[in-house]
Amino acid sequence: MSDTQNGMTRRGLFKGSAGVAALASITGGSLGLVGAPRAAAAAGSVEVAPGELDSYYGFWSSGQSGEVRIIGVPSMRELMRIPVFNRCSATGWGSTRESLKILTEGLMPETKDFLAKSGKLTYDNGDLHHPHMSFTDGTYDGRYLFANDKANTRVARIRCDIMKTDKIIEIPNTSDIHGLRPQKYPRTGYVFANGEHRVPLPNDGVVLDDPSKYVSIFTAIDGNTMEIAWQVIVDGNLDNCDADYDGLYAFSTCYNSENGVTLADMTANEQDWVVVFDIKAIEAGVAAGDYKEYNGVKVLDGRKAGKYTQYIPVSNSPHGCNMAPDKRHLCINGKLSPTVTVVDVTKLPEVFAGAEPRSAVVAEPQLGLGPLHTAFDGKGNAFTTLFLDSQMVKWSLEDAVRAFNGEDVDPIVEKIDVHYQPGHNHTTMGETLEADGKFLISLNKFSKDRFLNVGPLKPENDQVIDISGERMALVHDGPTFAEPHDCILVRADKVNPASVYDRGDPLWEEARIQAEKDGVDLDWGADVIRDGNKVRVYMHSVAPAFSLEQFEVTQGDEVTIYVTNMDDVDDLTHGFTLGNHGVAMEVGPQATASITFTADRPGVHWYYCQWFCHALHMEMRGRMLVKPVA
Ligand code: CUK
Ligand code: CUA
Repeated sequence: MSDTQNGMTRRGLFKGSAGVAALASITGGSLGLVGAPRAAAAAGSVEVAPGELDSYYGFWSSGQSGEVRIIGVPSMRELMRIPVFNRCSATGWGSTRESLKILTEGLMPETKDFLAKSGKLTYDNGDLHHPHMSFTDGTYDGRYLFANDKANTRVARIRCDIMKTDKIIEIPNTSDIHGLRPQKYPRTGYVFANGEHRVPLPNDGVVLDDPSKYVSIFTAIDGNTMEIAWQVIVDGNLDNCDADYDGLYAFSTCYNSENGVTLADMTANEQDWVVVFDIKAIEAGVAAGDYKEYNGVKVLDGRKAGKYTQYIPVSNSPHGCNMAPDKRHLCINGKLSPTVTVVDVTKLPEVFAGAEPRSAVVAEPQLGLGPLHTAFDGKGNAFTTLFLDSQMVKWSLEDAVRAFNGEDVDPIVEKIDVHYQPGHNHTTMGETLEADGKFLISLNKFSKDRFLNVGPLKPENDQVIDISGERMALVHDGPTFAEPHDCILVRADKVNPASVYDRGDPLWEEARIQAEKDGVDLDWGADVIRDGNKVRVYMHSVAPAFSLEQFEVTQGDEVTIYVTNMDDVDDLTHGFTLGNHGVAMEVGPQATASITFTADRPGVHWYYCQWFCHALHMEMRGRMLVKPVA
């Protein structure tokens, strides 16, 4: 195969242990690394030459960093960061009026009051674990990404046309949203979100130590309106969730079936559950009024198995919950047990009709120590991370079912070492009906010795594994900052972002309304409007100048600056930074951004464009003159 020789550079073959792994896979008889040297999408080659494009968008969570990152796969080049629950010095996320509206409007009134006591408008942090794209007919549709905030019980939506967050809502009646998945069929539709930690309902400080008053809540959000459709109370702590491919069920892993509040209580039982939610029955229950309202949300009671929920026992403390693209097999990862429990979702109607819940279990292979999450190649194979063994195990769903039925087959195809302690994994298009079995990412919690030592805090290590051949081949180490839990790998043609904003974008609707009230042209204005002690400054930018070279305000004025970027060229972003005021924002091509502050420092203050935009970028600036109060 001359392809092989051409397709693999010496560097790719012999550099480090990735090369050794690749070599091993080839001498093992696999041609997993075959790839044409110039084809961007060549399976098996992680090298994307200068000027060439990746074949997948990777949308990465960042855990406690609170953002979403876009990473090109297979090259693992970081392409962009999308601020969500965090603050961003570059874009002004968390200080512009547009971002503050998104960060505050979905908070509950009591949360706003609570934050105001610390002088805050919103939370400064988030813990974003699970980014997932909206679906149509069982595959990604490129409209939105949804993500959870475990730290402050929120769910966010990102618009994929501009790759910016456009909605953030707080989920009432529950605590710490963890698992999150969109409905796959017919369309998203619902976004399912697990409240992980049990709290009293209502949580008013009256109940502290009576576990029977603590509840876990499963929430369905309408992904189009970002309003809560309904909630269901369940038994145990909810962890991860997923949905089927027929629009009938959602699933959540549940630990702490003991309903305990201490570690000893929580791990006392041998078995926990996967909870199955019957979506149609719940919708019928809502229509029939079978709910109580808490904080304006319709809450149904699913604590006892019945028409809304069924509880399928699995071994103690399960974690990952992954629906296979064969539309049939749901994999529940054992975590404390070395097994993955496979539920056949076509048997669930019988369970709801009264069959024994475990009758839906069709396989339970022993895979190794610490199975956390499972991904799929669309060819009948599953890949499970083994946290304690630091391995990735490839196994056959069909053989696992045969072994469960007593046949003498070993479902395990292969195990390889990963570095180290993997949590989530994800395959290209693997949570859709278009799973293509090209690459697998192992999101490892520890990198230890894999990179240059950067001090006590080490990066995570997200490794790329080529799964297109018979054998897995580890082909790349990718360091990431704290701390990706999960990612999705979306075929590049599914995502089509704009390069320039539409002037009609709803993002700056308030600026548009204000400009109209002020009789100012938001597009081409160069105006200073005084309104009592409020001053509104409108300027636009066309490289390399702001339309206002200077403006005057009086000490103590509340100043709002609106900047519109009237350049309409690809990649021509300007910025606005006001010296010694903590004021900075991104202004994308054809976008308007605005920010409010109090001008309380008499003197001359320069503002400048901080995005290198033009040969005269350094000259793109102006002065704010603050006159002292007489
Ligand atoms: S969780 Cu982190 S490894 Cu939040 Cu999806 Cu499993
Ligand atoms: Cu505009 Cu730099």
